[in-house]
Amino acid sequence: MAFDNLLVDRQGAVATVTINRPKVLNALNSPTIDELARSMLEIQNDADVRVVVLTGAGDKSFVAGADINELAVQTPTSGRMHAMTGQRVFDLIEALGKPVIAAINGYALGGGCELAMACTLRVAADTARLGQPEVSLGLIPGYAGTQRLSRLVGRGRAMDLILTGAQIPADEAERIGLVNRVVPAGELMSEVRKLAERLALAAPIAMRYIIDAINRGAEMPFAEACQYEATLFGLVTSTDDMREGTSAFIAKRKPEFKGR
Ligand code: CO8
Repeated sequence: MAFDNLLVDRQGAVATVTINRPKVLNALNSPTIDELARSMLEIQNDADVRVVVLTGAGDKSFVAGADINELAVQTPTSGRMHAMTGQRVFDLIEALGKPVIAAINGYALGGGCELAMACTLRVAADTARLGQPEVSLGLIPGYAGTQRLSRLVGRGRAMDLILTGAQIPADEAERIGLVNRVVPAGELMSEVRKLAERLALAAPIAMRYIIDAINRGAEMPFAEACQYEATLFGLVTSTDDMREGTSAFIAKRKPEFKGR
């Protein structure tokens, strides 16, 4: 996979995708959004990749938002189209079927915060800053920030953050549930790697159903979501991995999951 704006690296079952526009703090322009879609589709179809890490190049920024040079010349038609295109790519990341860990190595602002929220898990460096500053540009979030932020941290906090455009430090983001963990900046990638390797040993189909049940279930009435969970539970009992996991427990050995 060769890209102009991304670096893609594979180590064992973990693929790392690095957004690589450090001169503009990894701002997302249209070609980068297209490349993100292509890289994620390839990773989705590669059964040997079990976990994805998404990060930004350099030590200052994860993604400092959509590229403001492109935003400045949007028209009503192109603005809507670009917002919808980005939303589809972020939906793809959210529903990739394998865990995507955002390694937030600095600014995650606007589209960068929205990208991190589309990931399955978020680990932030203690130097990271997160926020939705669109209002200060006379804009609103366009990559589903109004929706994902309120679902993650609650409507009141989302309203506050998006209306003020405040940038919050990593520890506050952890306190309100916007990120899962905060680690010292120098240890970010090694900690993310440890988490990724742990997840890479888990049963892939079970992980896929867990992500699906939590994300899709959140949009359903409770009883319907529980029915959905039960259906996926039934399905997962048909996997070789379920037989492997349960028999390994009984035999007091470590399971070896094959994703079948
Ligand atoms: N777009 C384009 N260029 C950027 C961006 C960006 N989002 N962010 C930073 N840059 C550029 C700067 O212009 C600067 O370029 P140059 O060196 O040529 O002057 C370079 O990156 C370094 O940035 P700074 O000098 O500003 O670095 P600082 O350390 O002083 O400040 C900040 C860092 C605080 C992150 C600051 O750069 C900043 O505020 N950036 C903008 C953050 C922002 O407002 N992001 C939200 C954008 S809106 C958005 O994301 C909407 C998403 C939905 C879109 C849907 C339709 C397409």
